[in-house]
Amino acid sequence: MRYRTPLVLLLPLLLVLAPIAALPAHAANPIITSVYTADPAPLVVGNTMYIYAGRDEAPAGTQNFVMREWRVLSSTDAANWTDSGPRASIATFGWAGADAWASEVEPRNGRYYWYTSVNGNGAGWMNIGVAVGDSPLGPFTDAKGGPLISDSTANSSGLNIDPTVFVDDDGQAYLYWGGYWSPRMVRLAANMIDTVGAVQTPVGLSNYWEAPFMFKRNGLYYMIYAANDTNGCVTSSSYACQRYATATNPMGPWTHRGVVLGQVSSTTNHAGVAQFNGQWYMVYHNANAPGGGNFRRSVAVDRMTFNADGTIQQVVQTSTGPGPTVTNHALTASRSTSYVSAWESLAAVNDGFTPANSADRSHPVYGNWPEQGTQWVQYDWTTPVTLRQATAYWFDDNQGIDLPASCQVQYWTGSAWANVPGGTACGVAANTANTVTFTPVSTTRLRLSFTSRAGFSTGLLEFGALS
Ligand code: FUB
Repeated sequence: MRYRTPLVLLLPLLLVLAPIAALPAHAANPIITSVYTADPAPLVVGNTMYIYAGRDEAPAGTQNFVMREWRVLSSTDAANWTDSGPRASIATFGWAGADAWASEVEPRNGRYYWYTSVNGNGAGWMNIGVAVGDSPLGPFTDAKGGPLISDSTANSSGLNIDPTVFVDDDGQAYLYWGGYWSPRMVRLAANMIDTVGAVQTPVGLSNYWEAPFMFKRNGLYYMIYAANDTNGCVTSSSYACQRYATATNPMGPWTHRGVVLGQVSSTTNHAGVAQFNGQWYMVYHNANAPGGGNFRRSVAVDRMTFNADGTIQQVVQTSTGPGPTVTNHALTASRSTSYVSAWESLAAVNDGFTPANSADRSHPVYGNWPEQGTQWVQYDWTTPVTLRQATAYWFDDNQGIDLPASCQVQYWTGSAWANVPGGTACGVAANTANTVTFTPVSTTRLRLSFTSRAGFSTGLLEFGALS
């Protein structure tokens, strides 16, 4: 995985970065096979995970990187991914000429700062540049007009690549970067485009080679990074694994904790970590796509698991991917109803309780006695959620409340209520979460409408709204 110094500086590409029609979603690993993608860095914004990745354009047989643009991939379930195309390129930086290597996006104050490894036109080789945009998909423009870090930066790395930027809870931002076994760190100013203080050499990142990625969990700082030692990491130092270290201070010192991702099928190993829909994920690249190789890499996603003591289990690399996350958006919805009995509780329907059976009174319940006929329970969200399923666990007190005669799940189109498209039958069975599966909708409101049996009112233990 030794890098060759480029002999020619490529002409800037005049890429059109206006919104591009998203390509069809693709499931399983690698997550995109229409183009080769590498050096993934995840970012979660709202209900979407974005992955910022370079594009490997090396023709088959070429033994060097050919990389000219950075793309954005996105998903709302970590299983089905959309390629939104190139959103920055070498041409974004007027002072750059080649090598769109690893990058990462960090948000701050509603803006998105895209830190990139890129070859400048001037003296030296790789630099860290920074572009900025007002949305995760840009458009992005050069934020600084020159490198943030270059070979002329005092105490810079042996190879100024692979930026990872982390903004702590107190607002202080940190930049880590570096290849060729020489990690570096520096504080960033609040404007995110200037450094503050001297560049430092972090302590404790054992066997560091390149590709750092920093995140925080439960007050502990984590750094994952590529290492290429044969002491439990890789079978040959041409390859790399991902080791990780933790620290109680964002500047370190770091304590090495072990290998979190083993050797992959490409020589380089570059990864990032994100928490999304309650799960932790590692995004990384490998050479597993058809026609893939060391310079034709592809991004993959798998689950990552923490132990109770904060250590991380080694990620299992799969070809199937993590499978879709299922989020019960009911838990974050505000609720309303056509009627609730004064002694019952509408809050019962989205408290996340798992009933033992339809007569389970061990928890609050919703009931609308003495109302009969068609009634409803509704969820509202302040921002749209993507829903694919709804569940109804009916309450039956064997007195005035019985299972309903029928039900219907409806969503708000933005101007009217409509039955969920392609929905399966709305079930009225006892002692189960009746599931309605439908064509996904993005909406701010979901309603469960139900009609009582003659002479009875209706009750509900849980109403789920699932992604
Ligand atoms: O993609 C070019 C370089 O390969 C990256 O900057 C490194 O992290 C390695 O993945």
